[in-house]
Amino acid sequence: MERIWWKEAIVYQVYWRSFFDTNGDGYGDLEGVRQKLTYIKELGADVVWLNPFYVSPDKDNGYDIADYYRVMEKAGTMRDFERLLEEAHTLGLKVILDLVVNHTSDQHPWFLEARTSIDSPKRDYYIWHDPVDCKEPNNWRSYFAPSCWEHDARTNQYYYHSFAVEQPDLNWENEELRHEIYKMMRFWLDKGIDGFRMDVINLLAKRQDLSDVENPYDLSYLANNPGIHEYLQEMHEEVLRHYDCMTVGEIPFVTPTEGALYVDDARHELNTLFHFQIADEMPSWDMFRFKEIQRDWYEGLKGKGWNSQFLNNHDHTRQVTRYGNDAEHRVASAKLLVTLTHTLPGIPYIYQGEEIGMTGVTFDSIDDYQDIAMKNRYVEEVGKGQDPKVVLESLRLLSRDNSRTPMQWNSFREAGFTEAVPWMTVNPNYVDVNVEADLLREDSVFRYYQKLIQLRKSNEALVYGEFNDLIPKNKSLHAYERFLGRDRFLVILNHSDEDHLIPVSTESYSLVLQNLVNETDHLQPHEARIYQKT
Ligand code: TEU
Ligand code: CA
Repeated sequence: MERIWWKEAIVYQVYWRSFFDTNGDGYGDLEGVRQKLTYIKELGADVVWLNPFYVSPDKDNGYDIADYYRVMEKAGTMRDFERLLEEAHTLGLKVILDLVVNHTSDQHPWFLEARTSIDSPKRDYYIWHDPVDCKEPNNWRSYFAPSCWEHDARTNQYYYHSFAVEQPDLNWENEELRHEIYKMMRFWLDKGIDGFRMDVINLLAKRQDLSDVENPYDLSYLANNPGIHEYLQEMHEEVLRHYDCMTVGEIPFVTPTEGALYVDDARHELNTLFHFQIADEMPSWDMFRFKEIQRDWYEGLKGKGWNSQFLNNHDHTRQVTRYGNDAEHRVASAKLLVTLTHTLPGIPYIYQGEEIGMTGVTFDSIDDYQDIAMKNRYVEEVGKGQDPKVVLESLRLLSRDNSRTPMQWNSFREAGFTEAVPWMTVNPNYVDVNVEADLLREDSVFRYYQKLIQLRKSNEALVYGEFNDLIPKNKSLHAYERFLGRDRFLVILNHSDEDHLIPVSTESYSLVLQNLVNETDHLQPHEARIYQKT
């Protein structure tokens, strides 16, 4: 077995604008990340993933880039980034950046130039189409708008956008464009970064057949189109293989069989991926589906490629709210969920604040929300005549703002995130749920994360070991093994609000980690235990 650093890594995702504000403008910044690197190190993470901080009009919080080579003012300066990177490396932390190359901002100079005329030298960097019957070329939707086509009056053509109108898609068929992107990737890698999280990377190739789809709401037609693997292999050949870097592709709409095509070592594309079978198919916890997804991906990638484990991120409601119990069992439930993500096969990702059991939010008015996905959908549905209250209610649980509220550092004003008015309202529970409180308690969520991470780091079986689900049919409990050579771990979790008897024998095992104090063989609600074979 060959040991590889990124396979063993634990990634900590920093949504910097909500992390720590050091200059009093209400936004977190890169200097804030730098100041908190020792906190991330103390937790035990190895890699920091930073969401996009490049120059951007910020319609989609940095995912609409106007200059790939410069740092946006809210985030700070290039010097701030270089210091952050240098200090991270000194601490033994690696840093990966978000690579957003499916689209740019409509304010990117390429697009500004492209839209001036049909003959513009940059025209072909984007995707244009003539009107069909004076309308959009087809009925395709985009993620953030009712149509993926936007009419551009100057040239009477439509441009294609998988996300917001302000995020025109790049045309990857254009070779010059591709080489511009590779150059930009080398710029950051040469600066010393350790890899990329690649935004919706399987959307780069577009569907050639433009006929209408039966169900435009099932956006899978936007992804996995012919040509995608050639682009990724070229990117690997031109850029990635020349660096010791880690790549994780954000790959919606894939099954394990298709997923393997992206991460199979032999194909030289990506190292690992985020698939969205859990996030997209499980609005709330669904035990059978979850177990099935885990088994399928384990089988599908076995011996080929590497999976990733996450239950939340900056786009998906906090895990303890969405998949656990964020009320009376918040602490136990947060610990149970991390036990899952760190003991199942694949790289575990921690989304900032998860390590103290931060929860989602419920704001009363649409005006308190900032998420462009949610706001555009709200306008669309209300525009169709739906009751605004009902629409708000239906969008609230999955609003991306649930996980974007500021990091809760302490119980002072604005949770210690900023001395100004924060760009986004702080979750009112910061008085109880905050880093300072967690650091003081031995039985806190944070302390549990630390122990679990140390356990994983000192046992290769938890990284490289095989996986075996012992009770696939049980709807409240998980019990599975991870084993490598003579080392064997048994994970037992009660993912429910009720007591349950331990479902499997633990004879000849000893308990190595537990989230509650309990010596009986009745598992308490949200109890998590890890046993090791003696
Ligand atoms: O997200 C892509 C996206 O839409 C995910 O939110 C979604 O969860 C996934 O495709 C499964 O359905 C990325 C970024 O993470 C997001 O913040 C950006 O808004 C988006 O791309 C556009 O760049
Ligand atoms: Ca700031």
